Amino acid sequence: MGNFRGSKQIPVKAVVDEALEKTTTIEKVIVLKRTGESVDMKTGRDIWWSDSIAGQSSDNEAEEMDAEDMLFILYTSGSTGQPKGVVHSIAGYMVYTYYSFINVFQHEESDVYWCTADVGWITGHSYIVYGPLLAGATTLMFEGVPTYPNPGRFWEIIDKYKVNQFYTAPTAIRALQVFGLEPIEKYNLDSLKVIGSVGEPINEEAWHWYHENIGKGRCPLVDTWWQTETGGIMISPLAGITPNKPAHASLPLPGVQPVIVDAEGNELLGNNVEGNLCIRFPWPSIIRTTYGDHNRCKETYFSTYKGMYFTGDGVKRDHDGYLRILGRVDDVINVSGHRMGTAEVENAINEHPEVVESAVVGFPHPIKGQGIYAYAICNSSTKSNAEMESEIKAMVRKIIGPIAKPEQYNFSPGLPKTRSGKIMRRILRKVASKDVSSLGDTSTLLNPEIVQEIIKGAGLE
Ligand code: 7RM
Repeated sequence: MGNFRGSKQIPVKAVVDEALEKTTTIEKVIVLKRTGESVDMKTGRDIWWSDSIAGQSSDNEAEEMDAEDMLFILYTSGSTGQPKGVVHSIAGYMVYTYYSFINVFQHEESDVYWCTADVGWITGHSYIVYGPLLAGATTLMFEGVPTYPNPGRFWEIIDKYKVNQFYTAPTAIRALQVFGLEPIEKYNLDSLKVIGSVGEPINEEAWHWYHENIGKGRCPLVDTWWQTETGGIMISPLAGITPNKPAHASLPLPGVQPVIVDAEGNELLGNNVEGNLCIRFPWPSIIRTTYGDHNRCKETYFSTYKGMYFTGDGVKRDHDGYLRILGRVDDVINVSGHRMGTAEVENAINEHPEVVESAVVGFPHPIKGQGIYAYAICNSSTKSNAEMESEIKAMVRKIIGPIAKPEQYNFSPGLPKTRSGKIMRRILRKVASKDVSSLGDTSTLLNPEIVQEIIKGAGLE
């Protein structure tokens, strides 16, 4: 009926009710009592979980499925406005999450494993539920935030359940780093054997802090690179086997073939090269289709570079042959490990009747990795910037969710456009990162005078 997020209660049932008004195909909703607030139950449609399990037999024969039947759909953001429904299939996904789980984490029978992710995210699907359970592991689930009721929460849980493998995101590490060592020192972390990171590039400072203070310098740190579309971990050290190199996802899992290409699709061989990351051969848990639109799947992932899967990430292969993920090369922003398409956020902002046009870019954020910076061109003569800002926030929150709300706003009179009408995002990114010393060539702009206005709008004059 609802869930807890720190001290907050999220009214999930009300959100579901609203969403279901727009669909005709959902017949039943199972409701679990959790937060205790009263909810409206729709007769004939909504059933309490406790009623639905009462009187059920404990033996139920599993349904036999085809290996290629659909297992689940998970929606994810890309560089276009519409989120894509990533489809995974039964056998390949299960084989690969099991295989990657036991090898990356070096999980042994009777080990206790904990991934702090949300089960609704691909990380939760693959590495709280499927991978660990297929391996017969004891897997913990956590409902909450790292700092509630205090910043020792994670370390308390590790101590209490004697966690052996711990898997979290750089954004959580950075959020906890600011509280210093005191919240850690209260607890015994001796049970830990392996620590892991996922969701975004881990900066060197956070890597060292995590490795020294949580892993006590003795636990291998697995920096695991993968995507909703890959289903499972693709590039990562294997704990205790691959030598650790800070901030490097390191090497592909056995069977995975990463390829680095330049903008023209030429493969960059050898070490000390940087380019776009592709994968050459399919692997068991590769995305099967984008739900309802197979062509879109082909276009998005298999057309940019011929004969290869394109990840959307930039990568560097260093002098040792170790891979370091550099972040997205498309219009996707990664806020605390959540993927946000700029177009999706822009579409939500544009729903505001007084917004004429908008553009959204990422800026470096000390805890979230990236934050969202919004440029909005408005035609309101009566509303102040502060009013527009709070209305836009409410709009984005409603349409996409709280995580997509831009943090910074720039209400300048226009956007820098090329003669072909494309927004020059490079300039918007520089201004958003407060780096206006070298804006590069602006002479090809249709409206070069707007650059000064934007700098003024950012308060950087
Ligand atoms: C598992 C997950 C995928 C995007 C991906 C990257 C970024 C994820 C790492 C990483 C650097 C990592 N699925 N990303 N892991 N970047 N190092 N270890 O996050 O579909 O939500 O996001 O996340 O940009 O393309 S996801």
